[in-house]
Amino acid sequence: MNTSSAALEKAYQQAKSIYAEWGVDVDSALNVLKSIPISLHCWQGDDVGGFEHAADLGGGLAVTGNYPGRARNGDELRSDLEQAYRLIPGRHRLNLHAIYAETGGSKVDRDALSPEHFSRWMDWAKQIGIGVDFNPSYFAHPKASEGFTLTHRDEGIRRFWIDHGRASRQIAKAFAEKLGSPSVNNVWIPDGYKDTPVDRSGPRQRLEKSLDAIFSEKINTSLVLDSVEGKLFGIGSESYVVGSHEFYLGYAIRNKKLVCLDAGHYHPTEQMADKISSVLMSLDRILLHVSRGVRWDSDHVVTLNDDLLQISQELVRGNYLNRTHIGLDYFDASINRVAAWVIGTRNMIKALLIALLEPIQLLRQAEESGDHTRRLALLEEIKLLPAGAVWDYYCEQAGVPHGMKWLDEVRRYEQDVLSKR
Ligand code: RNT
Ligand code: ZN
Repeated sequence: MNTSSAALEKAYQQAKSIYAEWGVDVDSALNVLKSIPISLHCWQGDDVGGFEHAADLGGGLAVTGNYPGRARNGDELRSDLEQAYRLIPGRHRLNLHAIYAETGGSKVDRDALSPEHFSRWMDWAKQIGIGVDFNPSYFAHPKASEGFTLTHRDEGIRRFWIDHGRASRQIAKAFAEKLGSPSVNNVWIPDGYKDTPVDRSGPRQRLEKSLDAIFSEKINTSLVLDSVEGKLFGIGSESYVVGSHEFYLGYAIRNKKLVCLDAGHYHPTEQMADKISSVLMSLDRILLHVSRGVRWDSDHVVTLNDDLLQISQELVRGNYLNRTHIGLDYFDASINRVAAWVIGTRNMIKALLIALLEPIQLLRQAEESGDHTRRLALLEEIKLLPAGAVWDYYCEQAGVPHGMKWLDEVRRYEQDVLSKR
């Protein structure tokens, strides 16, 4: 498993000439791959805990497992993230939630958060040279305990959450200014009913008004890219979710926002990948929450499965990479959390690599000539092309362990750092 550099290089050169026979230029695929940032979700590092500890997680979010070593504060979380970044080829981003504010011990409620409460994150991101995306947190808070936030009947509670939404945009803007890279600010709310509602329209009208209030201040899209994330159902909102996919798609089209497509947020037989080319007919940009549902929106670690490959293929084949912001969204507390980041992110990159290495001309020719037999034969044959040799080489070139060597580093970190927490 510790293949030498010379052997890796040789395998790569062989792979390159095989791909060339299929009309694929491997070097240009790697150049594209290098330019695609993945936004790592901070919340995998501490089971969506955050630093407030004001209320149970709630919002239908559920993290299972009690693997030791969870990050307990900003320094630990940053240290864990740095360890993950070291094992992932390429330059990536951080996706931060508002509950990760560092308020120096004093209680600052969500409506009063401001960029200063994220200065440590900003300095760190600047220092390690990454961009940051942001999320207002509409859960784990006493004012979210009834399951309603931006759509609550009580105007005071709505106002509180609107103010949190506004504050979050200012924080996202500050990140963008400090880091010189636009920040995606994604709004997801848990609001919905466990049982059948009588009035489905009232809460949606309130949501529309709340969003309008949050977005009323114009902020240049070179700084903040506002995004809205819908879902089909959640734990405790099985019968009705106010912010459904259709609601947000319409809202985003009318208001020129991004829609966030989360792979776990549709009916299990629906494919998120199939939605990309549809929604991009009407939207400039989208955000993806790449996740893996097992039987339900369970947010398992992303694996290199057909769903992931299809997402990547859509982005590459449709030429959508420069209109798509790729983020991850899963949380597994039953395995080493740093490994969970590394496994999921490396898989996302591998899937993009496989998609970039497709002999797309041949596939298109087969389809366009109506030869569906050849199309299927090609699609199946190319599955075993030597993408693995290209992946190993890419890791090596990026100064990142190839093969299983990265896990040794995680184990060492576990022994030296995580096990002492
Ligand atoms: C929940 C949404 C949302 C959250 C994170 C923590 O169903 O997917 O994106 O997972 O914001
Ligand atoms: Zn999500």
